[in-house]
Amino acid sequence: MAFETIIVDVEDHVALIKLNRPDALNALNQQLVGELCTALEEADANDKVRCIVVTGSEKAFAAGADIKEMSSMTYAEVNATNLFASVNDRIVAIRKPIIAAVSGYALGGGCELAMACDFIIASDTAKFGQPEVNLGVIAGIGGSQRLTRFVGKSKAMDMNLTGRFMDAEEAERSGLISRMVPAKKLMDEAMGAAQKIAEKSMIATRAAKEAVNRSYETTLTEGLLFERRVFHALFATEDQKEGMNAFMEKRQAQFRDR
Ligand code: DAK
Repeated sequence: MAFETIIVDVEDHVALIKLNRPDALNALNQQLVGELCTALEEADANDKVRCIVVTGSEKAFAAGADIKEMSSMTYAEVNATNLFASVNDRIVAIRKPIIAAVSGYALGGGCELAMACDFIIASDTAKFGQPEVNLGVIAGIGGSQRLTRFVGKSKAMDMNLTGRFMDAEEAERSGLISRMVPAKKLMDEAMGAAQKIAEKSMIATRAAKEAVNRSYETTLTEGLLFERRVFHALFATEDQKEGMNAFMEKRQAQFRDR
């Protein structure tokens, strides 16, 4: 499909999706959100793709939902159209790993989009925030829920109530991001991580993603049982035999997703 607000490139088993509304700091209007979800679904269905990277520009991953588009909407309209309701569901349904490569502003819906990905690699220029309170609203796609699970109640309250931005160092310290790298190295680092993931058995990476995500939805006892059962099930795959044999034979494993 031809996109107008994003650029998609598939190379070496990695789909790179770049948000591309530079004049609006990649503000998430409904067109962009729709195109992004479609591109993610296409990548998920594409046999050549084994990992997905979502990124923005050097100045902004995304500066939030498009305020100009939303400003005149009424309660009746956002309620009737269920504004943005399907974004979270469509992203959560993607089974392949998704890395957010964040440089510059990741604010409001931009921060929420990054958090909806599987992990975040950020440049040292990244700034995260949930400044919706400045606009007389609150976060709507996870800024009060996922952020709290990432950084704890105190920082989540601070960010949602004051609207202040968190820099990359604080984000790394707080567990919001997995790695912080110099801005010039961001894409190399993110693509390198994606390549590493792409080399693995896709049965195993899907299982790992499901198991970690399950920890957010269940008790520790249930989560541990789920993890153990999935671990057991992987012994039914050819890739488990190949991975363990390759280790013993001191060679690189050749996974075939079987
Ligand atoms: N929307 C629309 N345009 C935006 C924008 C945004 N969020 N952010 C920036 N822009 C536009 C600016 O208007 C400007 O365009 P022109 O005026 O030149 O045409 C251009 O991008 C460059 O921005 P600035 O001139 O402001 O650039 P600066 O470097 O001076 O400042 C900034 C950068 C990121 C600090 C500033 O632009 C800013 O504060 N932006 C707004 C950040 C913000 O408040 N974000 C939260 C948006 S609210 C929902 C789910 C989710 C949401 C809502 C509902 N439901 C489920 C119902 C999410 C809400 C949000 O994200």
